[in-house]
Amino acid sequence: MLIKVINPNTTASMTEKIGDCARTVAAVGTTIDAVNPAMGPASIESHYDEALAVPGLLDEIAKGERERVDGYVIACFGDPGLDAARELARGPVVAIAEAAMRTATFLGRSFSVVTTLGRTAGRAWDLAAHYGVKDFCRNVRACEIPVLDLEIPGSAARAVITAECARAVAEDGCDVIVLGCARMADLTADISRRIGAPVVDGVAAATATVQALVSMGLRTSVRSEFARPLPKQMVGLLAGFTLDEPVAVNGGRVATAGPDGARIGS
Ligand code: 2AL
Repeated sequence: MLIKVINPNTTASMTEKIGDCARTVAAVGTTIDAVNPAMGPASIESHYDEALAVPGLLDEIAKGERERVDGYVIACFGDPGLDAARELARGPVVAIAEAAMRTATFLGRSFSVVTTLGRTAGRAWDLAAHYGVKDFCRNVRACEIPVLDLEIPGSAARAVITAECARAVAEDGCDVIVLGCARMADLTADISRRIGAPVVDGVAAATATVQALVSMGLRTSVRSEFARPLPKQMVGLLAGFTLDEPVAVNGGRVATAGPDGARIGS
């Protein structure tokens, strides 16, 4: 089984760490291909960053379709481009906020999210509502640490995040912690041991979920909303994203040539 884990920001060192975390839950016979797009923001911590990360992400999905990828993980806690990716991919696509929040609901009555900047908290609340788990979410707490600070060796980030998780348990009374950034994935075991509560990292949760869905032979329904987008021309900088009529292979969900013969991601 081939699972493509896409870090939608363009920071390669972060992609490497995300791949390592995904591999901790990969079964024998599962290959993890961890990638980041060639274009887009270095980190995603605003709506602007998120919007501009989506074309690069979709480009990686289209390349994955040509590489016969079985399923995808979107490894950013804003879940950018998730619905569009589901329209393009043959196999299941799971993003980390959705996976982490749903996983947390299996482990207790409530969770709090501990994330990077306060400005991303609104998005986390919106996603909790969108996924139907807002009643489980006690709080979204920010550490006011920019994403790329998590890349700095020896920074205080680890201690700040751990302290915020401890406060979440004490003050929110939550049963479970959800970490609100893909780059926090390697902190889970250590924080869990220190605070005495389960800590869910979305990269592991999403990878394990995709692996389970693929092994059950399940994929995104194409009967209505997530059917392949209607073919239409794209112009300007997005001309390479023009979709053509799908070629009917395995249910007809393939990335196809545009009118000029260009392919998304080529
Ligand atoms: C993230 C994340 O997971 N990756 C990224 O670039 N930004 N999330 C966040 N809350 O800042």
